[in-house]
Amino acid sequence: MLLIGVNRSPYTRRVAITLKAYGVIFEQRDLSGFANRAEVHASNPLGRIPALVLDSTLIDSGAIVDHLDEAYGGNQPLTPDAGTDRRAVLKVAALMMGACDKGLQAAYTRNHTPAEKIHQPWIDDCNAQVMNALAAVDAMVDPAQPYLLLGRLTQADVTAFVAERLARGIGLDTEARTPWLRALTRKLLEEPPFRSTEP
Ligand SMILES: N[C@@H](CCC(=O)N[C@@H](CS)C(=O)NCC(=O)O)C(=O)O
Repeated sequence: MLLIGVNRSPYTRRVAITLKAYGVIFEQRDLSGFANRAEVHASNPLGRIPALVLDSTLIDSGAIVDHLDEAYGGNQPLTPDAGTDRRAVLKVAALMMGACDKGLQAAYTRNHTPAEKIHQPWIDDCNAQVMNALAAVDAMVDPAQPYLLLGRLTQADVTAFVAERLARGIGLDTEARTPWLRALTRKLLEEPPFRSTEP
């Protein structure tokens, strides 16, 4: 099994953490969507990471972790199979992946737009959306609990972890603005699937 993508990408790291949490042995090719476009294109016509090469190639982190849940999740997949638990985990995952999308839009605007064309209010709006999503999850953290939901590791923790990491990477002060979430991600980083995927 081959994971295409760099763990600097929150979507790729989400998949890498999930693979490790399930104890799956895999190889990883550290390709970036922008710097290695042609090579990435061979696995994903859209030119984006991550891709997971199996008998056929899976693309998009959501579809990949869905497959991993089915193949390796047994009776406790990281996203529960059904019911209110499933919807609660999916809601956090949607918030956190949406936060990653907005954070990257802000970063792409800064990095891929000529300076004179950068529209700062757009960047500020993207960053505000990131922080609002993180604040919603920050409010869900119970410091007495090791994980966000269900008393066990779920895809809610994995996605919150990568989104908070991205937010810090683009200069947002999660320490001050979402301290409970920041404390949770510090705790998660002590666990091997999180620590061993640090870029
Ligand atoms: N919805 C996708 C998003 C993947 C994505 O945007 N990946 C970024 C890297 S962080 C990428 O490859 N960007 C290159 C591009 O969009 O051209 C997922 O969850 O996998």
